[in-house]
Amino acid sequence: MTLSATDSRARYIMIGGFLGAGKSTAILKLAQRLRAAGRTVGLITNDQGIDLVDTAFMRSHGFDVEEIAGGCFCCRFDSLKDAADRLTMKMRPDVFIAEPVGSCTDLIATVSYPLRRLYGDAFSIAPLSVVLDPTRARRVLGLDDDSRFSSKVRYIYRKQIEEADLIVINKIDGIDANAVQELTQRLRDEFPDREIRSVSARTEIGLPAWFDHLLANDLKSGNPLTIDYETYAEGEALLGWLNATLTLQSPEPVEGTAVLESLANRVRDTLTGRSAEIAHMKMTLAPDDGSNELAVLNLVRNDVVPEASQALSDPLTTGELVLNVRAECDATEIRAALDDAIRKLARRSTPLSLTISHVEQFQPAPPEPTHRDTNQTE
Ligand SMILES: Nc1nc2c(ncn2[C@@H]2O[C@H](COP(=O)(O)OP(=O)(O)OP(=O)(O)O)[C@@H](O)[C@H]2O)c(=O)[nH]1
Ligand SMILES: [Mg+2]
Repeated sequence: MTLSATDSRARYIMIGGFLGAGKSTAILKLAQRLRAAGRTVGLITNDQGIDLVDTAFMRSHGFDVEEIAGGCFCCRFDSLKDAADRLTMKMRPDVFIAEPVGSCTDLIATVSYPLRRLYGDAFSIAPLSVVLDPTRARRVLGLDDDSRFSSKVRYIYRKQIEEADLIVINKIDGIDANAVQELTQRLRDEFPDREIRSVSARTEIGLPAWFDHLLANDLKSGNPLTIDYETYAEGEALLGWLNATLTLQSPEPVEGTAVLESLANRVRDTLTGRSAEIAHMKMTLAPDDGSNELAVLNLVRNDVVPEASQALSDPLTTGELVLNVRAECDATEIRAALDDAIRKLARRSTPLSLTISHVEQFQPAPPEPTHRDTNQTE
C-alpha cells in the first residue's frame, strides 16, 4: 500500500465497470486495505437517483461516504468536487475512491482529465480501472450466447472496456479458468494495449497487485474515447431504473435474508416473464433495533439465484428495506413487478407487510457532461 512519500496531494481513484460487475465489492476491499495501512479514505458513490444500496453498504463498514445522486459524475462534475471538498473538511482523506454509475462511460474525458486540469494541485489521478463480470463479458463479447441486452446497451458496455487503462476481470472464483483465459484472449484481440488483470474481489485473489498499481501509477494522457453520444444516450434510456425505500413489518420475527430473497425472486420472475434482462437488483435491510446491522442481497442476471453477501445476526419484525433495480425495460415494468411482489408477500401464510415510503422510477436522461476535455495536457 505505497503512496508517494513526497506527493502531498490526495490520490483520486475511480473504479468503473458495468452494473453488477463488482465495483463496490472491490472498492470496499481497497478501502479496508488502505485503512489497515493507516491511510484515511473517503468514498464517493453515485447514482441517477437517491436511496443508494451502495452508500448504505459502505457506511455499514464504517467509512465516510459522500453520495452524488440524481445524475452521473460527468454530468454533475461540480457536485463531485463539492463531495471531495466536504470529505476533505471532515477528515482530509489521503485517498478518494469514487464509484461511477455502472451505465456510464467516457469517464476519462469528462471526469479524470477535467479533474487533473482544474484541480491537479489537489489530486493525483490514478489510471481508470474497468471491472468486468466474466459471465456478462463473455456474453456481450459473443463468446457465449447473448441475446439479452440490445445492441445499444452492448455499445455502452464495449465503450467502457475501450476506455479502460486497466481491464479487471473480476469474480474468477466463480468461473472455469479456461473461460477466463478465453475471455482474456478476446479482450487482448479486441482491445489491444490495455493492461488486463484477473481478480476475485470476494476471495481477494489478485487484489494486492491491482491496488498497488493504482497507488503507484498515474493516469496517462491520450486521445479521449471516440463515442457517439446519441447511441450512448439511447442505450442508457433502454435501462429502467427503480430506487425504493420500504418499511417492513412482520407479526412474527423473520430472517432478513429470507425476506430479501422472497422479494428478489418474485421481482426477478416477473421481469424474466417479460423478457426484461436484469443488470443488477440489489437490496439492503436494516432492522429497527439500533444494532446498525445490514443484510445485503444482490442479483446480477435473470438466470441466477439471488446472493446474500451480508446477513443479520437475529430475525426481525420491523426494519427498512432499500431496493435498487436496473434492468433493460421500461421502469414502470419494474414498478409493476415490485407492486405485485409486495401483494404476494402480504398474502403469505405468515404475511409480510412492505410499505413503500419513497420510490423513484425512470429511464436515465441523455448524458450532458459538464466538461469534455479533448486536448489533453498533463
Ligand atoms: N463470486 C463473486 N462474486 C462477486 C465478486 N465481486 C462481487 N461479487 C458479487 O457481485 C454482485 C455485485 O457486486 P457489487 O460490488 O455490488 O457490483 P457493482 O459493480 O458495484 O454494482 P452496481 O453498483 O449496481 O453497478 C454482489 O452479489 C457481489 O457479492 C467476486 O469476486 N466473486
Ligand atoms: Mg456498486
